[in-house]
Amino acid sequence: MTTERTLVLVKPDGVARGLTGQVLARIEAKGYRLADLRLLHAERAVLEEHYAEHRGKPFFEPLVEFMLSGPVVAAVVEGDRVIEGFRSLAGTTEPTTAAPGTIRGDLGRDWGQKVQQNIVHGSDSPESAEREIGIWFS
Ligand code: RTP
Ligand code: MG
Repeated sequence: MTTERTLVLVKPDGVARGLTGQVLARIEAKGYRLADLRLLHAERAVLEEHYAEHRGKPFFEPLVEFMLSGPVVAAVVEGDRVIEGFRSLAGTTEPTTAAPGTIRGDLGRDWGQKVQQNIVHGSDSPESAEREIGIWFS
């Protein structure tokens, strides 16, 4: 067993489309556990810290603006190899080409400048997970 924690966000498009329940149901159905859960309107400072690795990239500001456009759901999800497992469940970044069976592949169809509308975020490493959980659940 490699029990880990990851930070999952249901992004504003997912919340606005009423997909929160489906996302959480897929997480639980796979066998992961919700350890903490919040619905909130993110602050700019939180988002700039969360996406710090992307600062300076052309999509940074539009991404932050998009994340400010409506409420998000933040969850701490726990389980055996959950970091990789959730990213596999989420699918690749672009919903149009994400594999069917994944959250992004089944529930999204955006690409190009709208790729920010990809329903969920999941931490990409144990270090990112602990950093991001600290930002969203301090
Ligand atoms: P995430 O961090 O959200 O779980 O997704 P990811 O690892 O698949 O994608 P990442 O490269 O970390 O990018 C973070 C988010 O930024 C948006 N993005 N826009 N316009 C663009 O070229 C572009 N590239 C990335 C996406 O919303 C992505 O989820
Ligand atoms: Mg990422």
